[in-house]
Amino acid sequence: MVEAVETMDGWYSLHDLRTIDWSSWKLASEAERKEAIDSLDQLIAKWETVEEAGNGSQVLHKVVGQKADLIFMFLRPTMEELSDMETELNKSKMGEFLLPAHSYVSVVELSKYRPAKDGVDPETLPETQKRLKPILPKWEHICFYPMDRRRSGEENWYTLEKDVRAKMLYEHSKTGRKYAGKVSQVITGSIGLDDWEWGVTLFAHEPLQFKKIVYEMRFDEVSSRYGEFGEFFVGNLLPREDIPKYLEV
Ligand code: 76R
Repeated sequence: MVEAVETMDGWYSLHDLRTIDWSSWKLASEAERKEAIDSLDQLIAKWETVEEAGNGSQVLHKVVGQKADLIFMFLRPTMEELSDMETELNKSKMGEFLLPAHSYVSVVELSKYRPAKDGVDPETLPETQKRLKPILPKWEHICFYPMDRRRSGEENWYTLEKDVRAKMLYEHSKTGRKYAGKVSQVITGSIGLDDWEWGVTLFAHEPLQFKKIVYEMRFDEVSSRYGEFGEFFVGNLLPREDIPKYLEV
């Protein structure tokens, strides 16, 4: 029997994508719009306190293209907190102007493909804990997409021996490391949680780096033979202080 790999799992993740109902936004009175902007600002202020205390993280970007207007990425220790965030956004004044566009539920994941060094469980290391509970970088651009490992005919990831998968992922990580400082990635596992097996969230200062890393990785065996990809979402950072200007009509 082929052995699964043990995963290390961290904070739960919700990618929450919304479209702004611009028609009703424009019809709303100035007072109502101000109330809505203030309600979002207050929520973000509250979320920032949670992040500062090390109990979660979040980031907000404007989606480029017609798939949505906003993408919130929320990380929290529990699913209940994610659901609370989603609900409080819905109940807020701003929520009256937000239409659901898409969502994705997963959990920050690292795998134990590498043998433990000196018998030390990597999950106990502070650097691992930092990666399982990451403070999301507030970099200018985000790229999010879901993916699967192929399971058909000769190309079946799930019938490969663990050492073969480990070697392929090691090669993959060498490609990844070339982008240090240019692309920051968060891999979230979603088997049993959402429609795909993993969520890939990338952050970059320069959007072209998304195309470069994803293209280069397409030639790594783990992606060329075993990667299946879902819909891509790309966005530009929306800092809290820029929200009023973004919503100005
Ligand atoms: O333990 C580690 O995190 C280091 C080795 C590593 C693993 C095990 C690693 C490194 N990744 C791993 C696992 Mn990755 N990653 C992706 C994508 O579009 C595509 O083709 C792939 C999307 C990118 C861009 C990326 C980036 N990685 C995984 C897994 C789980 C697979 C499994 O268990 O089967 C997926 C789905 C996945 C996908 N990866 C890196 C990167 C980068 C930039 C690195 C180097 C990070 C670093 O060392 O700093």
